[in-house]
Amino acid sequence: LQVENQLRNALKNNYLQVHYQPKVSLRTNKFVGLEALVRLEIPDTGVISPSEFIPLAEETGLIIDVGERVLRQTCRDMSEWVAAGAVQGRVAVNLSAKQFLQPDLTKRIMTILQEEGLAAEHLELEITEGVVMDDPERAIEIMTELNNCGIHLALDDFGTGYSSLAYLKRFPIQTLKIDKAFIDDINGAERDRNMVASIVAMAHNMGLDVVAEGVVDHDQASTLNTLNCEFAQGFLFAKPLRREHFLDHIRTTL
Ligand code: G
Ligand code: G
Ligand code: MN
Ligand code: NA
Repeated sequence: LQVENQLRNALKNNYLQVHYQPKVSLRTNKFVGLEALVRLEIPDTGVISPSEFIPLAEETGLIIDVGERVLRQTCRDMSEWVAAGAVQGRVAVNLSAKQFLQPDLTKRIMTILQEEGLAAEHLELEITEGVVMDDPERAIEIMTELNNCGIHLALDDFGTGYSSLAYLKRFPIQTLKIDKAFIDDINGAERDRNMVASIVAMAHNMGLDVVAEGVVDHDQASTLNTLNCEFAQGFLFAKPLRREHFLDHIRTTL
C-alpha cells in the first residue's frame, strides 16, 4: 500500500524518469540503438526500481498511465536526438501485459509517435514471453498490427519464459534478446556457451537479430562476437543513463 500511494503520488507529481541504455554492435563496438528503462525518482527519498513498482502498477491498472508516459517521454527524447542527427537506429520500450492487451494499443502508439514527431521505424517494442504466451493467438494479431505500422518487435528475456518453438516460429518479431542469465557464465560453463551458440544460430536461421543482455566484461563480449552474436547491452558498455547524460556518454565512449 505504501508503494501504491508512492506510485499514485509520483504520477501526480510527474516523478517518473526515463533512463536509456545504449545497445552496441560487437563487431564495430559502435552505438547502434538504445533501450528506455523507467525509474521513479522521489525527491528526498531516492530512486525506486521498476522491478519494485511495475508489478504493482500492473495489478492496480496504473500501468496504463505509467506506460503512456514512458512512451511519450521516450518518443520525445528520441525525436529530438534523431532530428539533431545525434542518434540513429531504434529506441526500445518495454511493454507489460496489460499495456500490450489494451484494445486500442496501436492507435495510442501511433498518436504518440505523431504528436512527438518520431517516425515509427525509430521505435521498437520489447515484450516478454510471459506477455505473449498468455493468449498467443491474440498476441500474434497485435504484433502483426504493430509490424504493419512499421514498429519493430523484440522478444525480451528470451529463454526464461515458457514460449514454445512452435509459437516462436509464428511470432512476427525482428529481434531476440538473450537473457542475462545465459550470458553470466558464458566463459565459465561450456553448456551455457553452447546454448547461446545454438540460440544465436537458430535466431539467424529465422532471420532475427540477436541482442545479448547483461554483458559485463570484455571476455563475454569477445566470446559473443565469436559466436556471431552481433549486438549487446550491459554495464561493460554503459549503465542506463539519465537523458541529460546520454548524448555526452555515447559521444565520448561509444
Ligand atoms: O532497469 P531495470 O533493470 O531495473 O529494470 C527492471 C525490470 O523493469 C526489467 O524487467 C525491465 O524490462 C522492466 N522495465 C523497465 N522499464 C520499464 C517500462 O517502462 N515498462 C515496463 N513494463 N517494464 C519496464
Ligand atoms: O528485462 P529487461 O531486459 O528489460 O531488463 C533490463 C534490466 O537489466 C534493467 O534493469 C537494466 O538496468 C539491467 N541491466 C542492464 N545491463 C546490465 C548488466 O550488465 N548487469 C546487470 N546486473 N544488470 C543490467
Ligand atoms: Mn528489456
Ligand atoms: Na531482458
